[in-house]
Amino acid sequence: MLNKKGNLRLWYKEPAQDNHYGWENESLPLGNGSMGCCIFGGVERERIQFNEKSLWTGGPSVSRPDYRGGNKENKHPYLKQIQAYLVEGQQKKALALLHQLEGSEEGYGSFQNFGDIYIELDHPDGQPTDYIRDLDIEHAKASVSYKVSDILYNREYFMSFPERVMVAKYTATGKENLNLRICMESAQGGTTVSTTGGEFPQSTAAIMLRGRVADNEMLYEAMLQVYSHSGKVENEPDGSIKITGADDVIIIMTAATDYKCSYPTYRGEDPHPKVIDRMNKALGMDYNILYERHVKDYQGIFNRVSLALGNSKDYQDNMPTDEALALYKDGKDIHHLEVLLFQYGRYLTIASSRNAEDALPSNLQGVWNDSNNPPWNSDYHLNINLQMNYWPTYVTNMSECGLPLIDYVDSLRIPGRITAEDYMGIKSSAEKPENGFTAHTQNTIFGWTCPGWDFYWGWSPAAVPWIIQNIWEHYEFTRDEDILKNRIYPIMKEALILYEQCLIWDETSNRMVSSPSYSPEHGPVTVGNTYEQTLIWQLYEDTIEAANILNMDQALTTTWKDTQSKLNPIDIGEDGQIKEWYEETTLGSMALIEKNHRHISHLLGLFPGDSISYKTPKWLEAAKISLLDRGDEGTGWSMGHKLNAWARIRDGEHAYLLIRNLFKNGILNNLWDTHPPFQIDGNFGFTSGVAEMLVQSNQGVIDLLPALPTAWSSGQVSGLVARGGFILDIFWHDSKLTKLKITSTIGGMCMIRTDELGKYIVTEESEGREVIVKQKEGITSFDTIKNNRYILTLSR
Ligand code: FUC
Ligand code: CA
Repeated sequence: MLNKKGNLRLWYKEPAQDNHYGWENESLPLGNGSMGCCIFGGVERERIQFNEKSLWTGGPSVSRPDYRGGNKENKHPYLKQIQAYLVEGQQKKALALLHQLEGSEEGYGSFQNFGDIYIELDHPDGQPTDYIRDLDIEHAKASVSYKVSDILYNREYFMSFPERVMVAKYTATGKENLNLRICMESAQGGTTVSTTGGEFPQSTAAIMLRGRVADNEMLYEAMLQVYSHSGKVENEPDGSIKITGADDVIIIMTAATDYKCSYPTYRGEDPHPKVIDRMNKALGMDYNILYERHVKDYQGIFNRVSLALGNSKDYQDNMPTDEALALYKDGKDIHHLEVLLFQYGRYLTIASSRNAEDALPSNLQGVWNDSNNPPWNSDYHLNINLQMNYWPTYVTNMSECGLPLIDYVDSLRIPGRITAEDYMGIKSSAEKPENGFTAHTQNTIFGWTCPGWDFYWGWSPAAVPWIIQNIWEHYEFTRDEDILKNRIYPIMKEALILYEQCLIWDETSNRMVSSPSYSPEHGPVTVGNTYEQTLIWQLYEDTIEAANILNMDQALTTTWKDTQSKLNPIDIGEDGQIKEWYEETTLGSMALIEKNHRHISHLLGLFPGDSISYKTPKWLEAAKISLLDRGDEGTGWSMGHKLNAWARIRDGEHAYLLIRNLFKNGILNNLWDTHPPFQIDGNFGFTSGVAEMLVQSNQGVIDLLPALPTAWSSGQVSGLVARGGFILDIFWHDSKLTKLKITSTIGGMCMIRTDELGKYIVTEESEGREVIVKQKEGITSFDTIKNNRYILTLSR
């Protein structure tokens, strides 16, 4: 039996422990893009830890009147000096100056915990039984249920994107059995007070938590309002809410800040009117209406893709997720968990990245954070992590969730011009207003574009070309020319213009190179390493293509092509490997490398880039050698990256090995990815990797089941998207494609790689008409009409 769609649920027989370990490993996340919360499910005391994505320390502040995104002025003469020393082979002198290319640390800040909602319940005497808590990712709803002395208690939670509120409903069987107390505690030192809240005709009480972040005066506000159709609801003097003798209790909560993603102040309006407005709207709707609107919105994205894998017995019905996971880690085949984790990555995207005014992209922890000092500040890391967060967005049919990333990258341009000027001497002016921007390894929500405060992890200008690959995908998958022209292309072009000015000619290697360059996050400082060269090459490749599509800047593209042809990013070493540094001879020959280092930055041309593929068989073979050298272990995201890379190698068995490893060493009981600690990128890397195993489209053709492991010899997937807007329903059995449906959402030529597949007969579904098909050089192509659906059958 295949695991049909349905039953996508994480469930457990015990509450999460009420501490940081429980939060990280056991609590269950909900989110609506801007707000997130984690449900613990304690019987006597429920804890709901919550976040709002813009609540940060750092950035502009009264205490930092000179805040300028960490940039230090006038560093570019050092850059020139370092470049000169490197050309002259004076490595020591170059290294001695590298600290001049660092940014400051002052005012960096970090993503913050907003606070907790605690709900204390009075139960009759007796032990709780039949305890279950779960997260149903088909409805984006969490619940907790148990019995005490024959009363069935039930709690439901969801985070609504349409209404921007968290909603909870508590019920108990029998009559008037709910007695509880609700309070809200700030993690920022703010106090909770009773308030009138939003307008509501019946028995209700409301509390409001409001304050300013001590570090930067950011204004925050959360409001929680409670009503019941039966019991008594009262505000208590201590700022809590007491409910007695109720059959049901409905809780609505919302939170916001005065953050605005706009340079240089990054502040907008007092959040209070927004909070009240959301509260009023939500109070005006019946619980069921709120829930229906939430489900409709969520499923509008989530239901686009379904996946079924393998032939294994379905453990999900009779076994809690943590127990199933333990068995899986032990070597059992539980393909349902693979499907669940795949869909969980989509769930987490929808919960942490929704398109709205002033939306921010998902950060290192998505939108979930219980600490004011989270790992890596829970920031935006651009030397793989933010990119990985958006790898599954387009291929798994969630293109609108990518829009916050486009806005965010756009927002780096103004501060990024300051960084370009300070560190590279590339200045934008009234005559040349968009003359080049840059950013480095780590970024905040306050236009922090300077290099990090230690050159060896902090200098990484290729971060910008890299993140641009993600936003270019928006066009590739949707073919939306308006957004390409008005939003994406200007970013691409400005990034390229920077490289037109900062690349230098290197005699030794006969190439245009970026200098200095450092491969994340190990090895020597050299010029033009593979990481930088590959990403810059791809920026030129995609920007030239965009210019051609828009028929813009045609005079410039000739120059751009010339520069691109002088980058030569890929070189093969003496062991047949893709060299990570130009100077590398055999594997392991360079100084300061870490064997099995987690980053595989020299293989970015394989994934997510396009320069290494089956079309370049020698490089593909070399990439395989490099991947084998790095090994199959790594941090959570590292295994996620290798999974995608092996899929692009078209080796399903090896990709599947990475899946087993990632589950084993990188997945916590609540199915969050762990670096360790919890870091959400690996969740997204997994979802993307599964999609890459089933379909690839980055080489201009649709490549079906390119990396199918024997463990998945049967299965079906529907709703994956190929570049060009082709939605695919793929069925396979005994490791062979059995049925294929293609919906053309844009129209245009559909090209399928058929090297190993044979010949296709194509019929248009509604009229049953056979479509003319061209077969050439292992490619089947046919013209499609927008919104038509095609059925393809193989004639072997
Ligand atoms: C990159 C990685 C680290 C970590 C950090 C958030 O710099 O090298 O391992 O994941 O991002
Ligand atoms: Ca690409």
